[in-house]
Amino acid sequence: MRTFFLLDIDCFFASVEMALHPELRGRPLCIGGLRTDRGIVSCPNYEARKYGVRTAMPLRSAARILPSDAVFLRGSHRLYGEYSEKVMAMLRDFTPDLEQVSVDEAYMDVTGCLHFWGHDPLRMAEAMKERIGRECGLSVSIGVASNRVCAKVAAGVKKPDGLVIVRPGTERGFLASLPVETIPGIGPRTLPHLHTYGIRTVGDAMAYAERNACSGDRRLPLRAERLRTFSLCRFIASCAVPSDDAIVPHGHVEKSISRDMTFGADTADRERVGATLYYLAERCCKTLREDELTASTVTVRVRFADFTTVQKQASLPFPSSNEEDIFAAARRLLAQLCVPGQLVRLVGVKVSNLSGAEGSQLDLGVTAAEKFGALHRRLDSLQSRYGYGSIRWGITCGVAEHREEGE
Ligand code: DCP
Ligand code: MG
Repeated sequence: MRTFFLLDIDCFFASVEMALHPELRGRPLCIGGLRTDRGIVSCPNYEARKYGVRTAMPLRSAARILPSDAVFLRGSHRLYGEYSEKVMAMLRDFTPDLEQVSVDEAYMDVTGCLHFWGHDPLRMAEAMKERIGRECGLSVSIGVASNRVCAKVAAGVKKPDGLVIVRPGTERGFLASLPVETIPGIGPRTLPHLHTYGIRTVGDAMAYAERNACSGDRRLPLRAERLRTFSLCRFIASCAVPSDDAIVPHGHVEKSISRDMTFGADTADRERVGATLYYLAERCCKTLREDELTASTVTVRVRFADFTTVQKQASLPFPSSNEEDIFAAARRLLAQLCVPGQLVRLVGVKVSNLSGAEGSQLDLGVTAAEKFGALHRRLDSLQSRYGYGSIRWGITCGVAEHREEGE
């Protein structure tokens, strides 16, 4: 059985500032802007959270509810990036099997390294916390479990400075009493549906999956609504099962740009899925152009109504930041991933294997690709100024909702 750690730095941006300026400790602190700036709080420290300040709250609202000795800082992303790299490098000293999932969060598969710690995950986790505290001045929370979801949930239950170990065999008991939305992937669109079936806790979902397991197999056809509930509950129940999925370590964080969209209702309409794919490719390309990058690899991800998720990637014949090229590859991948009639819940596009735009343009000379590039940049600037809907390609006109869940 594998052992996974999920490590998350506590109130990351604020912690870096407190590590560098110890006089800030013990006072409410908000990173994101000054108290009269427009804009939002990107990170409140735990003292500010006690007053009800949350991430993404307008700065001015935070200023209203905090006492006058609260501190507001604009912050420095460059500095936080450096701290992030430092912490990740330290963690790689503990295990090479690390997958960084955000600026302050990483999964680790420590199965192969536990013998250095007398097979005791507690000792290993305490050593990690101690080293990050001593060398960076940051406090972190760690969850330990036999699968990623339990490790992630465990890391969140005793923040800050938490260390929660879910021993093998206790996963079910650990998750059962928690609200069902604790499970990553169960969000505001799915929750009301589960609530109408009386499913509020993870335990309720597990019981529903078990009660309906037999009817799911035999009493066909199940009504679509019940089938959806059953699929969701089966997915939630699977989060208590130990996982054998190894973490594939990267030498560095893979640089990529991705955009996902979840449909308001699951759809089998291939044109709609295709149009959404174009829209997402367009959004990725806009970011590529802004950052003066090109991509050589395109990945398409599809999640079906029953939550199974598939993805496939392809290499482009030459690096590009034009949606014609990215979409052409994405459309071929979509055709390979989806069978007509299958109900799709989410579709996503990722571009990776990025490089600077200059090199590829030299190779291409003044070609159709370059002319398209100029056209796209004009469209980007019009859309930035007047809104996406002011001028758009015909194919995306049917994409009514622009609710991306980008990374
Ligand atoms: N962040 C941001 N905007 C958001 C969410 C997060 O700029 N909407 C930044 C600020 C956070 C950092 O990312 O410090 C890490 O995000 P987390 O979700 O891990 O939040 P924190 O580390 O701030 O708090 P916690 O102690 O809950 O992990
Ligand atoms: Mg954090």
